[in-house]
Amino acid sequence: MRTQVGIVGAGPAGLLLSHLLARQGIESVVLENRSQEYVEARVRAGVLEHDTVQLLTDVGLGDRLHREGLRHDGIHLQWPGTRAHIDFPGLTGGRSVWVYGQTEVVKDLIRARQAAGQQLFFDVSGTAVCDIDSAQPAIRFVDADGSEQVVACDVIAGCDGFHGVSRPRIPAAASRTWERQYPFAWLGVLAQVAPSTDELIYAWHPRGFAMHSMRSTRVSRLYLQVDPAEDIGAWPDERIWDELDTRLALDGWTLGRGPVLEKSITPMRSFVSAPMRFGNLFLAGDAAHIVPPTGAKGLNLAVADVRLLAEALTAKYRRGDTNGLDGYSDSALRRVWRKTHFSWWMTSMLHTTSGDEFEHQLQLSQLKYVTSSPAAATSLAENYVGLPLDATR
Ligand code: RFL
Ligand code: PHB
Repeated sequence: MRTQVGIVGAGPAGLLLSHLLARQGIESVVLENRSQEYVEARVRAGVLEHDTVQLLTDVGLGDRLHREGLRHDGIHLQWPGTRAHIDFPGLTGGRSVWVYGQTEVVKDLIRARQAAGQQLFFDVSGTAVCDIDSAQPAIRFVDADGSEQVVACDVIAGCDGFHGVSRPRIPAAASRTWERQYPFAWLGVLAQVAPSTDELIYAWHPRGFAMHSMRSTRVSRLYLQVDPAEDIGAWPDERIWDELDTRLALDGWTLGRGPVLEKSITPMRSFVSAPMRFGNLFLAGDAAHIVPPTGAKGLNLAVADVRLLAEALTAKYRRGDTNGLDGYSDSALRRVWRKTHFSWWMTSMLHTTSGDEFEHQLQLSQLKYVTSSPAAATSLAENYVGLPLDATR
């Protein structure tokens, strides 16, 4: 097989990249080691930034998003006794976010790619990224029928997430990584119950952070800060609801309960690997960086990366201009570090360490400040709704 861009990974980054490239007449092949059903059902992100929605709409992926997604004009920040609202459009000149599950974004992308006849291989194994420092890199893999295949390409996009095979191909001497493991994790539940709130609630509590998010008018998504070593088996549904009741409590407000559809525990880390390019291998999305979920940034960063990469590849194929590819890593990393800071900051403000009363007072002071000072609220709001995609360049 031969193609222009070989893409490893059919998450949001890989699928959107192939879609953006196809619109510019650039061919790609996408390889995914999981099944289509698995990829479409993997519950993850829920919040799309203003410019992510704009981009998806501009490239023909906005129909269902606008029909079924929920526009949110703010978030609630809470601590015991107080629930305060941050008004996004008012603070950012009219920008908002949308609640639309990553599962739905991925389904829309897969439908669009399959309708366009995209070479999209699920259930592959043994993916190997080869000859990345040559002008003719290749990807070897075994397809779902057990046949060995080779895709010869001009460029490889490593969109294979944090545990993928692409990033490890960059020689250690040519790259640098930064990492922070947080001493807590999120226990997330998806529940068949109408949300008890109009907008997301991020709650500080001395027992730990809690959040009320949603997927639709009938499905709620809730999270609890827990110890990373916590066993999900120790959390029957009743205990989860009771703990959510305690941490989200507010006079006159009740949390509706419903059947739990899914629950899991996710550790939290910040991670950046630079540069995001080596030879003809370009990394995008979680393959290059991870943020803790508190700022709702991971999926949006993946979208920002592939938008830059698609533009740079278009310039190369249209005009032989490789400046965009040469500048890709530096441009992408400027946004990555901004979002890494924002996600760390939100995480630090909202997660508690038991017994550290000094930290608790600092966090409460910060929460009162960001919800009362227009300057501080604006800073949070503009980071949350996302910097304009053009700002990276
Ligand atoms: P993905 O989605 O991990 O996709 C990578 C794909 O590559 C495949 N793969 C391989 N394929 C072939 N060969 C191999 N050797 C391969 N190795 C791996 C994988 O199977 C997979 O399909 O990365 P991508 O595309 O960069 O997308 C990133 C996002 O998925 C991620 O950043 C977000 O989900 C993070 N995130 C959130 N982001 C937001 O913007 N807003 C949110 O509200 C938000 N909430 C969250 C989150 C992540 C969470 N978890 C579970 C990590 C909430 C949670 C709980
Ligand atoms: C989610 O709905 O899954 C979600 C929302 C906001 C976050 C993280 C996750 O910050």
